[in-house]
Amino acid sequence: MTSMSLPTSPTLLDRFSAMVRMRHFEEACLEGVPTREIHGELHLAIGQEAIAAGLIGPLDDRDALVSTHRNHLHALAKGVPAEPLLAEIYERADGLCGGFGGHMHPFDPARNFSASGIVGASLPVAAGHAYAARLDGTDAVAVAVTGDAGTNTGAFHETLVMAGAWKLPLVVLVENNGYGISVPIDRVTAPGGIAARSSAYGCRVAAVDGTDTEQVAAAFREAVEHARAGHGPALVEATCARFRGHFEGDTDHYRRSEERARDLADRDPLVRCRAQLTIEDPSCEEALDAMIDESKRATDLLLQRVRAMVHPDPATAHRHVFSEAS
Ligand SMILES: Cc1ncc(C[n+]2csc(CCOP(=O)(O)OP(=O)(O)O)c2C)c(N)n1
Repeated sequence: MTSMSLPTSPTLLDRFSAMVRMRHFEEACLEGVPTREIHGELHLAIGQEAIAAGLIGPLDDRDALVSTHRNHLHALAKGVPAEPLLAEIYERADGLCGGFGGHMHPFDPARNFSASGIVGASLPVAAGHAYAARLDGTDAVAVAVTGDAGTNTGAFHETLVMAGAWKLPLVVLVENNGYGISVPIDRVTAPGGIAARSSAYGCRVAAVDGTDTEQVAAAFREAVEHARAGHGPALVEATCARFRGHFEGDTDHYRRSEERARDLADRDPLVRCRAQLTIEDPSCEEALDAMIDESKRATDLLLQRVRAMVHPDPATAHRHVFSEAS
């Protein structure tokens, strides 16, 4: 996959193209699991591409985005180049963080992108970026991504208390895929909805179908404009389906097979977006197939290049752990 082109006003075709490349990117990650090139719990967002593609447009490099353990697609949507990102996931020396961060901890200071494997931690970190923008007198915003289970952490609520009181330029994006590992969110949360409950903190809120990238994009753009204009925090809750287990290796026995089959049949964001495009222009099928083939070819070549890269030298394993005398 070549790096994501990030237009400021993407068309639906641009977003479809981004989703296709995101799916191929994560399929390339999948290949490294059985071969043991990728260690640890690999969390993929296959099925959730419409949300990440909906982020493309209103952000630039000054704006911070802080993601989660399921972070690859947010990195691509923030403009992190695909090659060093995949190399990092494959633990190679030319990866984004020299192979030290791996799939859960990619950092790109140039694009103001970071991630945390600590559930809920994206919010206070993003609030720090938002506060820094306030102190610096810029109109940058900070985006925190969290899953639905992350909204039940203290960090989520404490951050929204302060962000609301201080009217911080903070946007919270909740990817509600219905599960925290194996636990359905509605078994551990009172009815009413994540978005509705967040409005109590003085947040502008929106709840959208996260399998429809245009809905996500419209809500996200409005949230960013609200925060950038100095009106305080905004939250977008996007519901979606996680097509794979919580991590690669998860037996996923807690979901009924009918539920998974229904999600795959009805809630695939790529299928939904393609259907929208072909309704608008029935003659575009061939061009879409060609674009998909090209993305697959480019991703295969990217994976070949990454696999040819060397691993970090084991002698450097302690680097970045202890401070080094200069
Ligand atoms: C503070 C903390 N508690 C527990 C965990 C273990 N953990 C990793 S992912 C996860 C579930 C996260 O669910 P959600 O926020 O809905 O995100 P999703 O995995 O669905 O994208 C948990 C509990 C953790 N990483 N951090």
